[in-house]
Amino acid sequence: MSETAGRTALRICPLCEATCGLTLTIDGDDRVTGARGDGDDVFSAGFICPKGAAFGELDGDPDWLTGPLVRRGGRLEEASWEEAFDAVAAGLRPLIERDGPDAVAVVLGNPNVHTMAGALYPPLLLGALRSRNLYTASTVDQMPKHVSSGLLFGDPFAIPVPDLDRTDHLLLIGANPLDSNGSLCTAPDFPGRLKALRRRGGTLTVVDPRRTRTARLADRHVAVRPGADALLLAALVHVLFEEGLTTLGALEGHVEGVDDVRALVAVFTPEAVAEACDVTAEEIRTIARELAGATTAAVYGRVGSSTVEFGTLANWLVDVLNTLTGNLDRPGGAMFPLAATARAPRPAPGLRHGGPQPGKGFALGRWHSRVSGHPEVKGEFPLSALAEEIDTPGEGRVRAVISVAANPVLSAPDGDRLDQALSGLDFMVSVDPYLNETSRHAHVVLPPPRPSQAAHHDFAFNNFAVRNQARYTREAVALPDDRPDECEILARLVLCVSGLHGSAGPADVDAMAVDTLLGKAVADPHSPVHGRDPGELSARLTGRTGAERRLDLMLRLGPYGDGFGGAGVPHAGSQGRGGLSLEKLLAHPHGIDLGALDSRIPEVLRTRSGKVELCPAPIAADVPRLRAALSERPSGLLLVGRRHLRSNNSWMHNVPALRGGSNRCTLQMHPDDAARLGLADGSPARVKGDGGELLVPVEVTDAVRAGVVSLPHGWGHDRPGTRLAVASEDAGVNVNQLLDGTRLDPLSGTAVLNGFPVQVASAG
Ligand SMILES: Nc1nc2c(c(=O)[nH]1)N[C@H]1C(S)=C(S)[C@@H](COP(=O)(O)OP(=O)(O)OC[C@H]3O[C@@H](n4cnc5c(=O)[nH]c(N)nc54)[C@H](O)[C@@H]3O)O[C@H]1N2
Ligand SMILES: Nc1nc2c(c(=O)[nH]1)N[C@H]1C(S)=C(S)[C@@H](COP(=O)(O)OP(=O)(O)OC[C@H]3O[C@@H](n4cnc5c(=O)[nH]c(N)nc54)[C@H](O)[C@@H]3O)O[C@H]1N2
Ligand code: SF4
Ligand SMILES: [Mo]
Repeated sequence: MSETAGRTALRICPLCEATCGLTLTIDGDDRVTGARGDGDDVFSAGFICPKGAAFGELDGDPDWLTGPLVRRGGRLEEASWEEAFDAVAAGLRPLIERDGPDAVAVVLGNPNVHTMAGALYPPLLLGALRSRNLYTASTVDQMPKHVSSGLLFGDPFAIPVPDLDRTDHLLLIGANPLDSNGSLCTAPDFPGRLKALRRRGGTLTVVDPRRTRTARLADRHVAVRPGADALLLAALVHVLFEEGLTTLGALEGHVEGVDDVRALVAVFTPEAVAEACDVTAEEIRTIARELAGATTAAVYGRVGSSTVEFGTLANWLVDVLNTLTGNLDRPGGAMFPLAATARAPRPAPGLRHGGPQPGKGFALGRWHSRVSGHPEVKGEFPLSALAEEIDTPGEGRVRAVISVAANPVLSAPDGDRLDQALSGLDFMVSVDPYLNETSRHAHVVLPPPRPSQAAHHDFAFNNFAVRNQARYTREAVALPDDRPDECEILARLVLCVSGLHGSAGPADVDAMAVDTLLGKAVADPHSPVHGRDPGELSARLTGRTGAERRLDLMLRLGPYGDGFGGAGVPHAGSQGRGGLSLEKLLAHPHGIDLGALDSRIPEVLRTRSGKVELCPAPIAADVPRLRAALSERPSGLLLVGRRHLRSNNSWMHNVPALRGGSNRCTLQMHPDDAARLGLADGSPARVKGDGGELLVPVEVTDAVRAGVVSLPHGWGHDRPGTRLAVASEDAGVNVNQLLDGTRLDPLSGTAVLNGFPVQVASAG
């Protein structure tokens, strides 16, 4: 890091869910020369990881596209922004008019939750387009959690997070925060917080078929058989009932369906599940007793409990355990954060946290996909089904794709089929900084500016943060006048699909969003601006850009907002920390701490009953499938994934500083399995799954349990027509080619990416 650089600037790191505050050093040419943790950040307090430290190198990646590309005569060529948007409008509008909106699929990838643009504009894009063909990274990730929360709490975004800093016991299932830095649990310095838990006498249990860096920190590591967590968790619930260890604590009177759950788990005795889980009945009982006996405890599951055959059941059981041990919604347990831009709780006399707001509940399967009849979930179809919706002829076929920050050719099952399907589209636009495995098929590529040139607020992750806080960083490096930021790019896409390209500008899109939100607020008797003039309020918004004005509006109407100076009383749940606005955030560049998490039941519930509905009918209907699994035993090897600290899904293999060392695409295998198959460390293996086969070097290690092999995702950078000079040098293989896209968790449509059978043989 060069300290001779001209200046420093703050930037919230967008490279994982931990949202650390960074201090960037920037030289006279506006080049980011270094990054260190911002010691004054109210949340991250100086923490940084190797990815954050490589921010400058990523920011300066010569392959990061500097301007739009438009396909002419089969080739992607540099074009002006006007030409690019003209081409998008010409590619999409006639198609929508001819075939209807369903002919256009929208694909939203993971980085949308890491940008302001991704939070603010896709809802407008989807509202303008009204296509049923929506596909996102959720169905290769956390959709089971949304379904479980939707059914339990009536709101798919009401996701309890472990109260990491106060809990006495953490049961962590299928998560490896020492490498991932945490997910659906935003906690800068997750490793430090786990160590602090141990230091204050708390205990950590990790359930993972691999002995991960997180597992090495634990008091107890349970090397479960992949895919068997739902059985294990059902048995833990069984033991709680059997031994009279259940308590609802403060939630007494707010939960229904407890007896139904008791009946559902009756067959899942520790003895019945032990062999399928490969965990002894005795250990299962001990885990249940430790959980129930802890002063406070939190159960937390992530990717390894989600992208599996029984993903929704496992995610549901996680919160059943939290509820039945009295730990849901209490300090030290699993709690609901309250972000500064969230909907403000409705004040209620006598209730500190706001009153109940019974809602419509959560519906699944309101419509179905054309080819395989997959039920929609949260308005989405499984990402696994995108290829068939494109390549299967017939009415309603997808003929165009709008892809924003998505690389499904590598992230979704059967990339070869999707690759082929995308190449046959009538039109495709990719909003992506790289010409990669997916964007190479686009007719127009619209690259966002470099990360240092983007302003940042975590609209998404503050909803999952272990401490309520708000931070905003403006762009660290100014954007040239002729260069749209990602907000403007997406606003212009909204205009293109609406048929307004050329007749309206991006500012009109923001103005419309502001008017809609203000219109609702002034009509709402519970809002601090009820009955006021929307025009007057909108004139009082501050901010240099449409996105800033929208942030200002959400903050001011939010739970800690200034309410436009309305009643002057802080909202319910704000703990007296009122007065937030964009101006106030800008005056606190290291953020504003809004306090530890507070209890939010019943205010957070949107179920029809206004209670936690612990035994929802769709879940109960899926339990027979789990019961059948009691007698199933896998014959060959099961494959699981892994993440490396210096990686990020499919797109960070192009940064030299983050490559090499242990960040390699190898097939990890237990020594016993390697010996049985005659494979030595470094020797090539042929791996075969339902969807295809791969050649990959073996890495022999007892960090994976016997019977399990592990291969990371996001590799396979060897397709022609990409511009990834570094990544393509050591391309690796695409693990998702082992899948054909048919293995799904049926309730959520989530792909089974962990715990699927493979055959491995020597290729020597
Ligand atoms: N086998 C297996 N497969 C998996 C997983 C697994 O564990 N195992 N994990 C799954 C999970 S959890 C996820 S979230 C998905 C992720 O898969 P995707 O949703 O495809 O996301 P990424 O691979 O992170 O990046 C997608 C694209 O975003 C682009 N990008 C980066 N930054 C920006 C930006 O600021 N703006 C825009 N517009 N684009 C940007 C990148 O260049 C890349 O092309 O993969 C899933 N696939
Ligand atoms: N460095 C880095 N950080 C990242 C990412 C990255 O690619 N690299 N990706 C980001 C994204 S998009 C996400 S969603 C998060 C994910 O965050 P995490 O969920 O913490 O990350 P994973 O490494 O996928 O952890 C899943 C763990 O589940 C285990 N596992 C696999 N199958 C099973 C099973 O059947 N049962 C159990 N109990 N465990 C199982 C795996 O061995 C693995 O250790 O990480 C984010 N952060
Ligand atoms: S932990 Fe995540 S947010 Fe923090 S510096 Fe590393 S990549 Fe960035
Ligand atoms: Mo993810």
